[in-house]
Amino acid sequence: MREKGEAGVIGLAVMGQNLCLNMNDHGYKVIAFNRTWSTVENFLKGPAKGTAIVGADSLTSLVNKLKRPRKILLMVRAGEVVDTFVNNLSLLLDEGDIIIDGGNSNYEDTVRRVDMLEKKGILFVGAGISGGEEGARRGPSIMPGGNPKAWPEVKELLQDISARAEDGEPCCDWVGPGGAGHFVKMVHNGIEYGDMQLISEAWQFMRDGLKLTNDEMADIFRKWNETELDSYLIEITADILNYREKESGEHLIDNILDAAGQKGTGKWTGMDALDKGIPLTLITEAVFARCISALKEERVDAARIFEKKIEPVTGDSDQIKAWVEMLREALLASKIISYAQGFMLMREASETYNWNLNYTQLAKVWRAGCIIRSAFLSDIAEAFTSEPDIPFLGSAPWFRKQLLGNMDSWRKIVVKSVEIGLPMPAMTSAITFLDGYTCASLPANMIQAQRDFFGAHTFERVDKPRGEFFHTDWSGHGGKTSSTTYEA
Ligand code: NBP
Repeated sequence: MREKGEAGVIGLAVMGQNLCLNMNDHGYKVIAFNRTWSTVENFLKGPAKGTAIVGADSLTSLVNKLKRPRKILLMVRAGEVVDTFVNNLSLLLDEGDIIIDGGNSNYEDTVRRVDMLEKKGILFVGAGISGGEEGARRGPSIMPGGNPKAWPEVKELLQDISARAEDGEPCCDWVGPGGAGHFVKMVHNGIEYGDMQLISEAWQFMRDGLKLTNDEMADIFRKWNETELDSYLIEITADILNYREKESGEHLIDNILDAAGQKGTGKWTGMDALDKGIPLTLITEAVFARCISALKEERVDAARIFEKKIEPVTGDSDQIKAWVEMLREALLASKIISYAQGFMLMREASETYNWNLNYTQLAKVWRAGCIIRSAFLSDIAEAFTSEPDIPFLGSAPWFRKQLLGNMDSWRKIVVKSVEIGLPMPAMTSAITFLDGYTCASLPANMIQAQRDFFGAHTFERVDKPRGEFFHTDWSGHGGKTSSTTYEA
């Protein structure tokens, strides 16, 4: 081979193969490697036939075939596999070479890898890539972070292969140092869990509460997609409800077992929120909803024991239409809360790790290519442009208007679902969050009193400055010693 490669890709499963083809389309000479050689051969003989993509049968060969500084994209299973490749590559690469981990790695692993490789002069980038197979092939949303010295070297490549928003801007921009890119991708995935759960709850309300057919619901989702809810996930929901199995003509959705899988990024988002003390209630409920769904056999038994029966909403067609519109409004309001909570978590992380995240830019990067792409992200970008430090996205004018305007419908839907026994964890948690967040006087003084009563944990007083702590001998036979104040 006379000309050296401009990018190496390790890992030729669905994402790696499509990213190779995407890079090739953009004129980059790609060298491809996979642990199992037959996968490389099949790729070169199959999808990559007729392209300039070249295979490498070892890491040494891959490294030797690349121009300096070498740019190697890892698209392998997250975890130990990434460490193994990073360690092996670090023995072969030169100073200034770049490893980009495009998988769903945990951001704390990325922080560690950036630091470890920096000591060897190798630049590590942790890039969240969203969009699945189609995104990888035609243009994903890319969230790169890590060693900032790598950005000028990889910017052109990553922006060339990324999706473009309607205004032509690439859906790829530098997120920040350390694990910032993978953190933002993790929150993106958490938001994806939330959106999917909300849509599923709306669908179940229509199916079991309003007794609508799949065809009717497909039409409704298609119409919703022409409103503020315009998004990829709403669009594919309509397509899913329309899809019939070829042999039987039955709707495939009705033949899919109701036990949701998960690969961990939603759980990580919830765990990180708990660690940081951020009330990310909706996404966490969405993760737990998947956990409940996975208990299929137990649920079937419990449904029998409890003789569970859902009484549908009654009414004429105009009344049912009114319920559908209320549901749309409840879905939009709940979605706003989910994104607002996600941005609260990113703000906390940005402050904790000094990442200096640019929220307008993040919303823009998600406008195309990724699973959560939606019209609504432009409104988020606008809100953060007007007020970059706004603590709660829901307070920005457009979002506040939607929350207040849709409040009545939102309450009616949640109340009705509780009344008829339909589970609605995400929409319910969303309105409860807003009720809590907008409540100037919560019952937490009772919790403080109880803590002080049984454990001398102390409390602050409304008539004294914040930060002064008091203890009372509530029962008359407690001591004067109070417990130390700290946060676990
Ligand atoms: P997978 O996550 O299924 O990983 C498959 C790749 O990892 C193959 O190249 C496989 O090599 C390699 N691999 C495994 Br598994 N174990 C290995 C080991 N012990 N040593 C060396 N290589 C090993 O592929 P994917 O679905 O394309 O995803 C790649 C990354 O992108 C993941 O981190 C994923 O979470 C992330 N991601 C996926 C999607 C999606 O829609 N699939 C979207 C966004 C991000 P082999 O062929 O030899 O087994």
